Amino acid sequence: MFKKILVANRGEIALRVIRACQELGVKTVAVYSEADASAPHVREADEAVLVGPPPSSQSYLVGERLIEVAKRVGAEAIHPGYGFLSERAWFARAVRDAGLVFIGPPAEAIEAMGSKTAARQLAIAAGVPVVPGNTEGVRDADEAIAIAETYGFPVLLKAAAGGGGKGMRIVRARDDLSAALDSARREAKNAFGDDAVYLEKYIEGPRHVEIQVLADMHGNVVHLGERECSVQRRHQKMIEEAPSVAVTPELRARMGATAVAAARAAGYVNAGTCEFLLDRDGQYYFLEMNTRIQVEHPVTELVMGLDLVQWQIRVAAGEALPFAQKDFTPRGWAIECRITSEDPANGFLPSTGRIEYLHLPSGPGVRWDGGIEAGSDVGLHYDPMLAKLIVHAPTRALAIARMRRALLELTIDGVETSRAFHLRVMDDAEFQAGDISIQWLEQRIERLTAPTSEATVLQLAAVAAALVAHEERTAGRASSAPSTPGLSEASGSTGSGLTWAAVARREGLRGS
Ligand code: MV4
Repeated sequence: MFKKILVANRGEIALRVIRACQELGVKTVAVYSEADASAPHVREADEAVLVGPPPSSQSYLVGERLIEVAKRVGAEAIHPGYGFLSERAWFARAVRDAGLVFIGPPAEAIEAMGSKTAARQLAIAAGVPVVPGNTEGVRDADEAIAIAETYGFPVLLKAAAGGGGKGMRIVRARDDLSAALDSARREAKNAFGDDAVYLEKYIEGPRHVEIQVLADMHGNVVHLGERECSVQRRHQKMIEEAPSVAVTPELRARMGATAVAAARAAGYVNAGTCEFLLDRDGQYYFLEMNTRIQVEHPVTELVMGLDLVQWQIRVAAGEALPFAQKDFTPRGWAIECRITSEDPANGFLPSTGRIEYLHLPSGPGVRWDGGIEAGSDVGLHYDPMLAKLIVHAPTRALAIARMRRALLELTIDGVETSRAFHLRVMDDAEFQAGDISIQWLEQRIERLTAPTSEATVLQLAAVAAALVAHEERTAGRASSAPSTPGLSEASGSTGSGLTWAAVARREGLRGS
């Protein structure tokens, strides 16, 4: 096992990796920008090195500097987390060339999956089902029309170098194809420096289901079942769960075998994820492979009972996976809500400021993977995801109830967050029925983000008035007995049999 690892990331994932290392008995070195000098990941690591000013282009993304630091402090390996340098093949190669271990797949596997057309060709060669479409960039509008007519409209134009929805255009009619091709090319050129665009049949209203895989250097590859990631907005996932209501044990086995075949074809080692579209008829199609640990990995950890980040480190150190595919059956249900510094009532506008007060949920089946604490400053230099709240319970209904309870326990003061939005989703009948697709959230966004109702505001005012009354009655009597009369208004009964705390809880008012 390694003695020391450099953690090339920040926030919750840096802490997640540090925690894994602590349990493995591995020393950690944090890197940080000037904006993160007092961040929790810096304090929790055994050593920390300043690597540059706040912009990530001058700090967390300067690969050569991070490699230099790793060598200087005597780290043997680098964990890239997600985002930043995690899927840059050149970085994985530079780490290896420096005589260090990149805790992730080989540079060649990152490259093979980096180009969407190359990944499609690799998948097809491995017998993996992909959406009907072509596998090379189209030359011109005439060729695109000819191809589209063989599959039928609607079709989807996609950037060959793409990912994340950039350069994508839905085309519903032949006459719209030429203009859509031009604008997709322009967007692809801007985003990726490559204007190659190809074409697929457009799948309407599918789910986004992904399969976690784990591979070692000795030829063992297992899958760890699926995550349901359909609740997303503008290609940003908001809520993930494991398993998926749409996946039977039989479908899980088939999709899992498909993901393992794709991983083998790419010469994959370490943790990776195959993304699929699952349509309403139960057909699934490989989209792409993410060659990193993902944000939503904890839901898989909870239902499968293993530590994925520890296994990333162990297989990178050369250990063989000690389990077989039959060892993995999902147990219970896990849900993750991404807690972001965005204001749902304001179009998810990023919110900045200092975390003035933080109360974390706890109790049975609750996990908090966070990167913030009271006093943390939330700026605009980095991703708005502050933390992930993850719950595990025996059934989906119990997991939803548990998430609701945990969200009500959570208080974050100082910045706007996505907390109230998540509460609305947990209370939504369609979500509770599992009746969701990749379009669900955007189609329901009004209902899920509408401002608080007037009735609720009045109840909030009533709670506030009771608290003020309590403070006035107890002013100057701080040392008096707890049976002070004012308490009956503030924390006692409302007169309708409910405590004020219960009213506030029912209305989702804590921390508002
Ligand atoms: C699709 C699709 C429908 N049909 N391909 C979005 C980003 C990239 N990873 C692939 N994406 C999609 N490809 C066909 N042929 C719908 C999407 C898509 C999507 C996929 C996964 C998660 C969220 C999504 C949101 C919008 C569109």
